[in-house]
Amino acid sequence: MVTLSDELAQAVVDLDQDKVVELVKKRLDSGVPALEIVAKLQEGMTEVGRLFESGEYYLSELIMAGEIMKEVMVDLEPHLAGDSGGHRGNIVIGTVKGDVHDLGKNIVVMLLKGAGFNVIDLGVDVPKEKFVEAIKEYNAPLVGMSVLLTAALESLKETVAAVKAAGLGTKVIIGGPFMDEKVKEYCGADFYATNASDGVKAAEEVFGKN
Ligand code: B12
Repeated sequence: MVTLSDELAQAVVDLDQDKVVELVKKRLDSGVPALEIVAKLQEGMTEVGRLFESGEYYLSELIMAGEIMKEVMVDLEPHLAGDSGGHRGNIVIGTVKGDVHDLGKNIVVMLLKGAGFNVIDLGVDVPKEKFVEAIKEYNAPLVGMSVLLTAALESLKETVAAVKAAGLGTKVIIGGPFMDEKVKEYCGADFYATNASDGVKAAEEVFGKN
């Protein structure tokens, strides 16, 4: 197991829930920006994933890491979400069919809300038809799709295609740890993001700054 340079990221890898909670509270109290804390949590989660992949951690450890994230998100949420009224327009978001990871998506939702957008969160394992329906219902100029499993790449591609085929002019941002320019091109999306703040940047490009 590697030792991470950051104490918080390391506590995530060690699955030391009490320490993670304590360090997050301490950092928030001392004025560390919430997104900086999220980046350290993400670093720890990436290492947990790597350990799972190499067989050192099992599914139970993956689940435990997810639970720890959920617990600390309660403390982080008020700092990410701000007090927005959702006045800047509608954004539909969801994790595509076949994939149930949602911790990262939920952070994006909080951040978009904090930036003043009205976010319609469809949840996880969302069929392409549901994305299209929601975009129509809310007349959303932007849709965000989250994917963590490479096995769900085809599902992502099909979902982007369904949105584009609806001919509503909706821009699509795809997000997740393995997103890059190539995946974006392959899926026919307009933007990609490997972190939540790039999602907000894309939204500002679509809706204009304020
Ligand atoms: C926690 C976790 C789980 C939890 C999920 C809990 C939950 N409620 O989400 C549980 C235990 C349920 C789980 C299940 C599985 N998992 Co899992 N999981 C992880 C782990 C360790 C962390 C993910 C996480 O929460 N990260 C922290 C958040 C903050 O980061 P993030 O998700 O990347 O999100 C950020 C960005 O990506 C971006 N972002 C994400 N979405 C979006 C969307 C938009 C619009 C935008 C703008 C940005 C954006 O912004 C976020 C914030 O900065 C990852 C490891 C990893 N490297 O990611 C594996 C990982 C994703 N899982 C993996 C696997 C294999 C599985 C399982 C198949 C295991 C199994 N055998 O059952 C199942 C799949 C179930 C399914 N059908 O989806 C693999 C996927 C491998 C691959 N290449 O496909 C990974 C990479 C682990 C590994 N290295 O092997 N998992």
